[in-house]
Amino acid sequence: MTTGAKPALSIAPTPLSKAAQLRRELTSPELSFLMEAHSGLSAKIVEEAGFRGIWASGLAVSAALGVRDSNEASWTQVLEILEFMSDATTIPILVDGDTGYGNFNNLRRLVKKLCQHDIAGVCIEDKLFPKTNSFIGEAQPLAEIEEFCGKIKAGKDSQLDDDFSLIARIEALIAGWGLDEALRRAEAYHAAGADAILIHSKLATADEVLTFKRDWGDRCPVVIVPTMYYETPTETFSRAGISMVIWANHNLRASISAMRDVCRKIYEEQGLVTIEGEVTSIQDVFELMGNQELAEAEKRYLTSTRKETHGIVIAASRGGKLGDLTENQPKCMVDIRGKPLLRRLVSTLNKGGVRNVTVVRGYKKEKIDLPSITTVDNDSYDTTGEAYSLSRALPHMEGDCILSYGDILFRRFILDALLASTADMVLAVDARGQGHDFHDAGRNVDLVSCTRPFSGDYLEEIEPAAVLKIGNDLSSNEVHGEWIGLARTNARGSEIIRKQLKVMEKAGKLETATLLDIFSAIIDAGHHIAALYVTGHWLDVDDAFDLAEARNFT
Ligand code: SPV
Ligand code: MG
Repeated sequence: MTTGAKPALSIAPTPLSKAAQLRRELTSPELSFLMEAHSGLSAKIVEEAGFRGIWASGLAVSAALGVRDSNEASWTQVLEILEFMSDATTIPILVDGDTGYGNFNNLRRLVKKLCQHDIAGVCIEDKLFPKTNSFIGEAQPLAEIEEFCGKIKAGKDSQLDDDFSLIARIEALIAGWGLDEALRRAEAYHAAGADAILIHSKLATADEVLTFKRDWGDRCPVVIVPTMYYETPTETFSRAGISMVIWANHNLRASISAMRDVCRKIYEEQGLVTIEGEVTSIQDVFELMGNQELAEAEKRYLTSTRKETHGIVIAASRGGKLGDLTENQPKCMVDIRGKPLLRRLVSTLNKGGVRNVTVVRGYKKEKIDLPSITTVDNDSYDTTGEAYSLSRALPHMEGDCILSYGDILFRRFILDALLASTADMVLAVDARGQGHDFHDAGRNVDLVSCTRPFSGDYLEEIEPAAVLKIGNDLSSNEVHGEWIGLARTNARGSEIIRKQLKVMEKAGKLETATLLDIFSAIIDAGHHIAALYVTGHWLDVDDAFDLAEARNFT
């Protein structure tokens, strides 16, 4: 073995954990920004906008849940929201942990759980549980310094990640206790292990916050929430050496304005025309949620063997034997106990998983107006036959297909058995017709002769019979059954039919040929057509007698 010079190793830098990212933002000399979010969606939008961190605001999360910012949502309910927010984003989340949801012990559990959910840090405020939003009322009671320091220590001792940040929020200025108290608390909290101090103020100017920062210096990073002193230019904060600014509730407030606006307009206009162009498109929603990634993953992981089966229903003829009933509609639309026959047929196909159904229309085609079907037209229905109708549907005859007359009804298990067949082409054959002489039946029966009669054995389905002959005039001793007007083909079978139709077209026989002619020609050409024996559980509607029977069927 020869040893050459080692290639230079190029090691990709390990991406920073979310906790490490937040710590970097806190400790970097530049001013950083966190933007409020309160849900998976708003968190995604924060990241999309380019922010490098998220403030999971207690006020906003509560309001989005329809409750007050007074610890009305339990901490585990908040945790569930945080889990969605964290999973939906790659940037760090600083959680507004209120007062820690109890004493040091509650905070210990909270910090552990936050770390488990990949939350980068928590901010706790030195007030009492249940907390009240800082902008409500005056002189809110503050926690004792020692007790709050114990909480900070317990939180820091419980973190599962060294980079997790615990920020101590001082409410002394909000409560009117003054700057010295705020500084005293900052000193104590810093000594207890807080990674940063959040100094909160509800004044309309940044004066007290800036004074605090000047006196505090750079002993640890300082975070501010300029909700009330929003007029202060951001440049002022950066010059003062503030580490981080939290834009605390603006996604919540923006969404309230937007939702009110759209609700009002839709309510007043009772329509969507005005607002459609104003709201985010559905496509945008899909993009924001990453549907593209799912589509790609499906290609990689969803290798289903289940194939889509198309249905083709030949329903072009009038059905003259039904007399007046088909004067204004084709027979596939006659009413069977409150529903058109075709609707019942399509419903059975759909229930069996054949959802893509194409109906070939002809006579009174406008009357075939079912939803959820595709239609193709044979406008020369009165001079042509079934083969020609089928040729109209050829663009839809691809892969696995169910082929059906438009005037039959059958039980679902017959369809299921056809779909389960592995033959290239298979016809459902009613074995009750075996040996019958149909010549006096007064109707054209689609007779079938097979390689063997129906046995009814356990193995019946395992070794299907093959069709030898199909036609209307087989002699009784060769008849093994009646084709019920339902067939299934796979991709090969569909191709065979397609070619056969071409051959007939060339020979000038396409216009007049029946489906039986197609199958006969296919058998004559040496192809195998399987017979799936059934014993009843279907009917066709040819005449008034059939119709009466059909009306008892369902
Ligand atoms: C929050 O966003 O929930 C906060 C900030 O705690 S504030 O509402 O300004 O107190
Ligand atoms: Mg809050």
